[in-house]
Amino acid sequence: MGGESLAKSDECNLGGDAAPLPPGQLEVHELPRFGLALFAERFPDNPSTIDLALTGDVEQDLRIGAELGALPRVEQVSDLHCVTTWSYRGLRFSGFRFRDFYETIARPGLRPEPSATQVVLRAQDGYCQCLLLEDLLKDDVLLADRLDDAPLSIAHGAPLRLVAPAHYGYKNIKHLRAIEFWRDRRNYRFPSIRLMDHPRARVALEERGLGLPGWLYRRLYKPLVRPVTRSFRVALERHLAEREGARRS
Ligand SMILES: Nc1nc2c(c(=O)[nH]1)N[C@H]1C(S)=C(S)[C@@H](COP(=O)(O)O)O[C@H]1N2
Ligand SMILES: [Mo]
Repeated sequence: MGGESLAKSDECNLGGDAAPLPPGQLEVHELPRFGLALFAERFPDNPSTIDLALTGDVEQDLRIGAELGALPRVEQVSDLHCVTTWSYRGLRFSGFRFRDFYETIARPGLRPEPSATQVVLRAQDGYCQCLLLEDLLKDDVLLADRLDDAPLSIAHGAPLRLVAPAHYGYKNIKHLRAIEFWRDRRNYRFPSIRLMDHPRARVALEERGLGLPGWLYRRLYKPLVRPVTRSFRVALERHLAEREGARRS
C-alpha cells in the first residue's frame, strides 16, 4: 500500500477514531437531531433539570437528580450509529458511567429483585426503550449530561441521555425521565412497530431489527434519512423560536 492512499484514508477519519465503520454504515459530518418520525414534534418539558424516577420489580422506588453529581465524572469520545445507516464519529460526551449509577445509587437504594435485568428507559417526549442490564453495565455506557464541553442541547437529549455506542442510536435514549428495573418485558412497548426493535441492537452484529436481514432494513430505512432529518430540523427551529418568544414576553 502506498503512502498516498494511507494519507487519504487518514483524512477520511478526521474527527473520529481510526476504526472502520460497522457493517452497512456511512459517515455523516453533521450530527442531525433524529428519531422516529412520530417524535419530531415532541420536546422535553424540562430540559434543564435532571429528574429521574427509578422503579421496577424493586423493594423501594426512588427519585433522584443532583445525586448523580456525586458519581465520578467521565468523559468519552464515541460514535453514534443510527439504524437508518448514518454514523457520526467522535462525539465527546461527559457524564456518569451507568455502572456507577447502578452500583452506587440504584442497587442499594431500590434493592431490585436479582432477576430484574430488563431495564426500561423512558423519555420526556414519550419515547422509551428496553435494554439488558448486562449491556448497560459495560464500560462505555454513560448517562451523559454534556456534549463538547456544553450542557446537552434540546436537539441532542437535554437534560440527560443514554450513550451506548455499541448499540444502534434508537437505544441511545434522550431526555431521560425514568429508569425501571423489571424481571420481564411486561411493562415495555416500543412506540412503533415491533419489527423495528431488536432487544439488543448491537451495531457490530448488525442487529438492526427483529426478524429481517440487515440489508433489508438498510434498504427500507435509507430513503427516510433526508425527509426525517428535515422534519426534525424544521420542528426544532419552530420549537426554539416559540421558546424564545415565550421567554421575551
Ligand atoms: N427521547 C428520544 N430519544 C431518542 C430518539 C427520540 O426520538 N426520542 N431517537 C433515537 C434515535 S433513532 C437516534 S438515531 C438518536 C439520535 O440522536 P441525536 O438526535 O442526538 O442525533 O436518538 C435516539 N434517542
Ligand atoms: Mo436512529
